[in-house]
Amino acid sequence: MSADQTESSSTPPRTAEHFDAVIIGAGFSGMYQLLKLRDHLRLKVVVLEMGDGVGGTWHWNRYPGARCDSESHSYCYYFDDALLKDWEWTERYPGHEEIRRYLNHVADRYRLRPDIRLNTQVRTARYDVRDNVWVVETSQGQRYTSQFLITAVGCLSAANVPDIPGLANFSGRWVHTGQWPHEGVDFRGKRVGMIGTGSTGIQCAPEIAKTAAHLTVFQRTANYSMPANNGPLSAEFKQYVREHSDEIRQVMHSTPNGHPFRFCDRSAFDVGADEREAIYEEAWRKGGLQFRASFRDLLSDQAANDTAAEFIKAKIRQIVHDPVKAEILSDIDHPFAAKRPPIDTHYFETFNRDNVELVNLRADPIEAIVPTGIKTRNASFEFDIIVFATGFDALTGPLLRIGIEGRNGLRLADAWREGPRNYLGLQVPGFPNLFTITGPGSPSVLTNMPVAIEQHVDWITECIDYMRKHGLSKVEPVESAADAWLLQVQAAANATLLPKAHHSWYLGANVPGKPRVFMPYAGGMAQYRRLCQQVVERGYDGFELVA
Ligand code: NA7
Repeated sequence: MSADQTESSSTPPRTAEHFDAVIIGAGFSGMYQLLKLRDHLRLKVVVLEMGDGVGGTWHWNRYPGARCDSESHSYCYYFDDALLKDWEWTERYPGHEEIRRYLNHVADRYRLRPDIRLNTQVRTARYDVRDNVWVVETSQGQRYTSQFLITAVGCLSAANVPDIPGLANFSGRWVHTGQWPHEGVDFRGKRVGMIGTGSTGIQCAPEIAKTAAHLTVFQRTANYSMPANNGPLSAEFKQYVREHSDEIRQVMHSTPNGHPFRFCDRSAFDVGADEREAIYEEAWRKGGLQFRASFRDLLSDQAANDTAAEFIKAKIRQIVHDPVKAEILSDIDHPFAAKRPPIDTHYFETFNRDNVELVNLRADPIEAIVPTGIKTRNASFEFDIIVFATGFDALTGPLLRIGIEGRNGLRLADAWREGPRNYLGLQVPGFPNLFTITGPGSPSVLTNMPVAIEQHVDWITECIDYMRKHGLSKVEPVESAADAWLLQVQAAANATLLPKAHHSWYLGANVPGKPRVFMPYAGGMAQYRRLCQQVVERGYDGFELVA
């Protein structure tokens, strides 16, 4: 039946193309979901992508220094051994160009492009209860209907440009790192102000400083960071990866965060102070997120965490020559890794350059952007370019920016007024047949994303397959399951030190007015996978499936 029947009499009727499933987004998750539904279940599927290319997050994040903090051999699909064998990463941490090349390779290899519509931004998605279809409308005026609607919109894709008074009057140029111009930005000879010192600012600053006449970094919250120790991969390592993909997959599936390394099963206090220092020193030398895995209790025990925090703060003071800058950079107010820990290439060293200045916004906050630059309470700064490395309206932002409306006109924005409420991060009560890949309430950003994505896509595919084999047309979680899951998500977070970073985007604290709720599931990827599997084994416990 046509979705046109849902229109009010004042809306001119438009024909809609009908699909079994509409997928929103052509990044890692949308492309894999397309492949599974189209080639494995033989469904009629379309992917709607607002960008002019595939790649999702990596289509937009092209700022200088943009690089993934998962190691390249783990930041890829593991569903097909043939794909694993015919792609070779060049560096330990993949840069944005290489990741885009990889995702374009995947799009070509599996002939995905014919079913991806680029430059197509979903504006609204409304559930029509009578026909059991989703009615999707795009900003370009197209209309689609489908039984299933699957969001593959990413967790960090809605750029957060802070509402600082005066931005519209700035006479120079401003850019947000998450919406970087494809043609690049030429910093040569320019006076640049950069706001934000999360993973992005920490990657970006050293690169900007290399060519800019002057770079001023505005820091609101000091951050831990450790060396990435990035570099070309050796021939031996590439061969190891080729020959051990099963083993690597198995490790990624058994660890809490989906990375290809295990956490050491020792407490920070199982060893003496000297040995602990030596362990941290070695982890610092190796670089990367493995530092977190040095001891099992770094994220659960404050005293253990303090040992790592003190080590890193001492490193910052050692690296940064100017004691005033060193103090500002090492004055960190949250536990180590309670915010997503960045890894860097010469970030702290950058502050030893003559052309780099640091402003401590805790002591001297920004008051306004003026035509010539930025005015803080105590000073004025002149800039040609302002870079906003101010992050994202994470997890819920990309979903709420689409006008999603479920049964009886229930808007997702209203259902989530107090924070995201769903079951397993996969489905929301009142929104039948809507699946949210790596939605809030799932491990998502606390893990190596492709691992979380593959698990969600496989689960969704299995669920749809089950429905079709059993003549079921609708799936939706029951209210009590969503209530219980919300409590489980909060309990998992509270068992860690993560909520102690009061200003983190995990809690929505970086966006004014956003409800303060810890959003990702912190119980670990392996545990989450088990829970999802149990739900299936118990006949989709917590979901209502109807014919
Ligand atoms: P983050 O981690 O959210 O960092 C954003 C930074 O911008 C952070 O230092 C913020 O300070 C700062 N910020 C945000 N708004 C303002 C205003 N209004 N004034 C001053 N400073 C501000 O985003 P990233 O892009 O760096 O990283 C996101 C993830 O992408 C990362 O974790 C990786 O997973 C990849 P704050 O800490 O809020 O005081």
